[in-house]
Amino acid sequence: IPLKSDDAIRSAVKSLVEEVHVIDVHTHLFPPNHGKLMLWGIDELLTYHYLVAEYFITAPATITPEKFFALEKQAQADLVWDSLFIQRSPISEACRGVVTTLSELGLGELVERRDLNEVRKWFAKQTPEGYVDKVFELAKIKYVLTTNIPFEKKETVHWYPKAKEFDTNRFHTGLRVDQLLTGNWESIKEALDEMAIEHTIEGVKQLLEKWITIMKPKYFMTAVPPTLEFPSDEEMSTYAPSTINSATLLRRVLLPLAEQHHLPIAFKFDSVRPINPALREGGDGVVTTKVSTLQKLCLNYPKVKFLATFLARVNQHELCVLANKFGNLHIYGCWWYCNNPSIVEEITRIRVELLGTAFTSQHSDARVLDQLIYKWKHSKAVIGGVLQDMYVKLFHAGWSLTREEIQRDVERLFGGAYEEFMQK
Ligand code: RAT
Ligand code: ZN
Repeated sequence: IPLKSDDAIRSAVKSLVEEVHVIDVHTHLFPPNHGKLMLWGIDELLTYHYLVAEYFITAPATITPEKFFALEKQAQADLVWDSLFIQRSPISEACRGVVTTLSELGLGELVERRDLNEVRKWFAKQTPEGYVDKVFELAKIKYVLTTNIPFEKKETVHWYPKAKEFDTNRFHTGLRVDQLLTGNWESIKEALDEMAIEHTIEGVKQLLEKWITIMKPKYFMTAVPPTLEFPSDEEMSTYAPSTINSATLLRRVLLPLAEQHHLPIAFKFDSVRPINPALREGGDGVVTTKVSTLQKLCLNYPKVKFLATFLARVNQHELCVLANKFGNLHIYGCWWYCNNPSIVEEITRIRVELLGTAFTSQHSDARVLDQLIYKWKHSKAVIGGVLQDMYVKLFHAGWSLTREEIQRDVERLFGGAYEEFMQK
């Protein structure tokens, strides 16, 4: 039955978006059996690097980053709580996220009393396994993609020589290979030595093939350093094995492997790391890079599928135009400094206007399990609002709409379009 009025359409879109179970195409989460790598709970929430960076804008000069990071996690969390939640109102997106998360967990009364210690006591009663169930249910998650780095010893011990069971229903792996594009030859060498593989381009390929077999990733993922230039054929023909650099690792290792193993490459453009190293994970910045790097890749590698997200606001329009031209390109999410309501709204509008439903509207980038709750709640509120406007306009243009048709589209935008792209 077609929906008969603006109000009926708005309320259908609102509830369908709220209820949809999402595929979260990029997170930094780990399942419980990966031990300390699984981050969850109030102290991890409060020491999220977005909040730590915000804390340092307000911190007294006596608390340097060195001093801060030398403290126990709980003491770090106390400082952030006091500065950003007690001495001022937590109105930034990252702060409000903590509030939303606690409220959704049913801890509103403790938040009302600003009782951090009671909040801690509540978390102390949870188990990692039970808490994963709870969060996935509350946040309405089908499954998440994880970030798995074959060059990080603290991660690889869970996979090699003996792999732990991975909860593949809820956690899908992504092989993260930034070290190739940053030309971090030191850590590549260590990983090669660990598996007794020779230090050559062929060796790096072999190494990654081993990790593909071990981790069974759904895609490769890497941030693209702003300095990376797409190498010309001429540069490639004069390449000498003694000068292994990021451009050759891209052309000789990553792109061929992606094609051979039918693994898409998920790129992240426009981050610059770090602009303030003392802040550690929170020290990276944003820079505007050339969208044409991605255009050249899409054009020259038609058999490779690319997922892409850009950090610079000004690149979003050009990216949409690109995605409108290449079937081997799929846009995902509003990344990091773009994951703020004002920018999510603007980006989503332009994406729908240019691409319809052929993109993935959001990913959480959660590092702490609990963040799935607020990141999805906040994003859904904004994206849902944009979609309401779009459907009402379509209705006014003379198109009748049923709830089922809208549901089909909403499912695409929150994971279905990603799966369709992956199956292409
Ligand atoms: O948003 C973040 O947490 C960043 O620190 C980055 O991890 C970014 O998302 C990335 O995956 O490179
Ligand atoms: Zn990330």
